Amino acid sequence: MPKPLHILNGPNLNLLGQREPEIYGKASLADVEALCRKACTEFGYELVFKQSNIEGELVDMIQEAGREACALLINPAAYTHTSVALHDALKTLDIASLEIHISQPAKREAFRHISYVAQAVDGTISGFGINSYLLGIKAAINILQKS
Ligand code: CA2
Repeated sequence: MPKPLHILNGPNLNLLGQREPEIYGKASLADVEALCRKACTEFGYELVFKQSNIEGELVDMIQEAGREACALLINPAAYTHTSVALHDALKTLDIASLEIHISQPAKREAFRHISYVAQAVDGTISGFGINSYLLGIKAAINILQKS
């Protein structure tokens, strides 16, 4: 059995489905987790799926992924646009890493146009609703199968 795939979610994503459905849709984070778990199982991978509202906890989770995961998907939420700490933690990884967004930040407010994370990951998938997570899983597995 390969190492599990890790998916991390940043601040306020625990509220997914409860506010701003016009931007983020109606699915809850538990729904997203269930979809991701099904996809990973079909590809033969275990899934570790986590959320935190705390920047330092996300740094710890990235470091843990570096030790225990085959690949990392992260939706850093608002920390995308502010966090040198997440950038630095992602830079230390030797595994495939992808940045995921439900919405398309480039089409939104100017403060969302900068990502501190993009330079530290292998690729970014954004703007496809919760399907961004499934596309991210496919992209990660594609990278793993090539290596
Ligand atoms: O589109 C995305 O996935 C974002 O990472 C979501 C973040 C936002 O700050 C990024 O610019 C783009 C916001 C996540 C907050 O999630 C909420 C969910 C429900 C209600 C309110 C916020």
